[in-house]
Amino acid sequence: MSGNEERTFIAIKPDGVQRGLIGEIIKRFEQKGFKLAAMKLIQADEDLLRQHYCDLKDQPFFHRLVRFMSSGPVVAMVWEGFDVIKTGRIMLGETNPTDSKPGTIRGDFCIQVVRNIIHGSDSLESANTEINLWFKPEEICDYTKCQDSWLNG
Ligand code: DAT
Ligand code: MG
Repeated sequence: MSGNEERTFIAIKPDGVQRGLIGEIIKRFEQKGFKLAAMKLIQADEDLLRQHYCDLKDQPFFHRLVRFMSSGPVVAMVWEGFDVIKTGRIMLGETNPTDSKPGTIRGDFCIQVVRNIIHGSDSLESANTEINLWFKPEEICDYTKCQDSWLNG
């Protein structure tokens, strides 16, 4: 990665997979100009999800959330680029789709917080933790794309 680039963890949740939105979501990150660094379709077990959502372990919806996230495959991805953590969150929209503006992923494709189709890291710290939780270092690709120099001045 070059100096001002960062990586974020993005996951299409089981509802996004079941509803056939994988391509649409990947398209948005790709056409924005971000670079896909890792991707896998994975049926996550509850242990992994409890770690992933450990900050929420005292929330009343925690067990339901973990059950839902393990109910089918998710698409786990690492996306890379300038300010990708913050921009990725903006592209997702708000946690509650009701508050998400049209044009965002949650604003365009879902209606309820418990089925909000996508996860995105919310800080540099959580991005690093989540990437390490879901991917082995050798699963993450470091490569140059021909468009890189046209995106970064
Ligand atoms: P985000 O996914 O936007 O980072 P979060 O980390 O606060 O939001 O919560 C993780 C997920 O938990 C969220 O995507 C959906 C679910 N969730 C959050 N708040 C909820 C609530 N009040 N009731 C039910 N599920 C909720
Ligand atoms: Mg979160």
